[in-house]
Formats: sequence, structure tokens, C-alpha cells
Amino acid sequence: MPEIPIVENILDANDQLAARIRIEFDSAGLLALNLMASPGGGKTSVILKTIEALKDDVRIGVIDGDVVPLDLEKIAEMGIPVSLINTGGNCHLDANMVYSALPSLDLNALDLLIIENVGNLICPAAFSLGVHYDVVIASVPEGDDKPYKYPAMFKGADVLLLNKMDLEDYMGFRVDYFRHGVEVLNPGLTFFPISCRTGDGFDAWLDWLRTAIKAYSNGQETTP
Ligand SMILES: Nc1nc2c(ncn2[C@@H]2O[C@H](COP(=O)(O)OP(=O)(O)O)[C@@H](O)[C@H]2O)c(=O)[nH]1
Ligand SMILES: [Mg+2]
Repeated sequence: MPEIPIVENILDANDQLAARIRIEFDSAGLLALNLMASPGGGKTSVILKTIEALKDDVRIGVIDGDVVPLDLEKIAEMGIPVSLINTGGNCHLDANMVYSALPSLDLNALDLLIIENVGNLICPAAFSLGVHYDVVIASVPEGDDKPYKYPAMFKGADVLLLNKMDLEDYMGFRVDYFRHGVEVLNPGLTFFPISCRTGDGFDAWLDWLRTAIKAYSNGQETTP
């Protein structure tokens, strides 16, 4: 069965490069996040709202994997350094793409780097990017069965945001059923129900983020 070792080699090479990327992040003293969700789940909205809340005391950079720079333009308008990885229709980012994007950002001038992955709940889960935390965003309109249908994504997550909580009642979303599916795959996963529309739940997410930024800051000054 020659095909199986070939796939393993590709993933192994990706992991090796991801380890090199992690060294770059650590020596720059920044916290790096890989944000994953379905298309429209709220990745860009979470990034924009997080920037809005933290930009006065945290130096933030964003890498976006997309075919068009529409989302990135909104982020750049906030005065945030950004880098676009044109995925050319690829269904995920990999370590090679992220590594190629690093020289376009001054990592030493950042406290937080957010990578917006391609909108997809399957492929991104298989490719490590060297970040400190894989953050998965699920959203209420997608339905409460997502952990049952896309187990790899939820199993591999370090943090889970459940976005669009403002739509919970309209959608008949069963938070308990959703959480049970997650708990079986990834017991004790850090979980924040949020709404980018109303801002509900954001304080807890931002508190978690500030603590994580401090933990990875290398003791460097985090204020610009
Ligand atoms: N009702 C509601 N809509 C939201 C919320 N967050 C994002 N959206 C909307 O969902 C759509 C997709 O959001 P976007 O951030 O572009 O998702 P992305 O494709 O994952 O980057 C946009 O129309 C947003 O305005 C939320 O909390 N509540
Ligand atoms: Mg987006």
C-alpha cells in the first residue's frame, strides 16, 4: 500500500515546518491563534471585535487565508498589520503557506497573531500551523449537531467559541446537546458562548485571551 506512507510523509513534513514556525513565534514573544470555522461562522467578525477591544493595549497582526482580500481590507482599515495568503481555492492553510507569509509581518512588533484559516470544518483540522492554540468557532445557525458530524475539528480544538448566540431562540439550538457532543470528544474543552452581534460573552473570551497573551509574552512590554 504505497499511498499511505506518502500521505504520512506530507503530514510529517508539515509538522516539522510547524515546529519551526512555533520557534519563530516563541522567540518573538507573541501568542499565535489558528481560527477555524465554516464559511460564515464568524471568523472575521470575532477578529474585528477582538481588535476593537484590545487594540489600545495589545499589538495585533492578522494572516488571512482567502481567495479575495475582502475580509482583510476591513481588518487593515483598523490600522492592523495584515498578510494575505492567496489559497487559490485550497480548502485549508498549511505550515508552508504560513511560513511563507511570516516575512511580511514584523513578528517582534506583535503580541498577538491571529490566523484566519479557510472556511471549512474538515481539512484545516489535519494541518498544524505551529500556533499555540487552535480556536474553533461554531455558530448557532449551523445547527447543534456539528460536533457529531465533524469530530476531528472539535477533538483537535484547544478553545471553542459558539458564536451567534443572539439567534439561539430562533434556531431552536440545544446548547446541552451541542456541549455533550463536544465533551465526549474533548473533555473539559475551554468554551465561550458569544455573540459578535450583541457582544454577549465577549468579556470572558477577552479575559482568557489577555491571560494567554501574558503567558507567551516572554516578559516583553505588551503596550505599544
Ligand atoms: N446574528 C449574528 N450574525 C453574525 C454574528 N457574527 C457574525 N455574524 C454575521 O455572519 C456573517 C458571516 O460572518 P463572518 O465574520 O464574515 O464569517 P467568516 O466567513 O467565518 O469570516 C456576516 O454577515 C456577519 O455579520 C453574530 O454573533 N450574530
Ligand atoms: Mg472571514
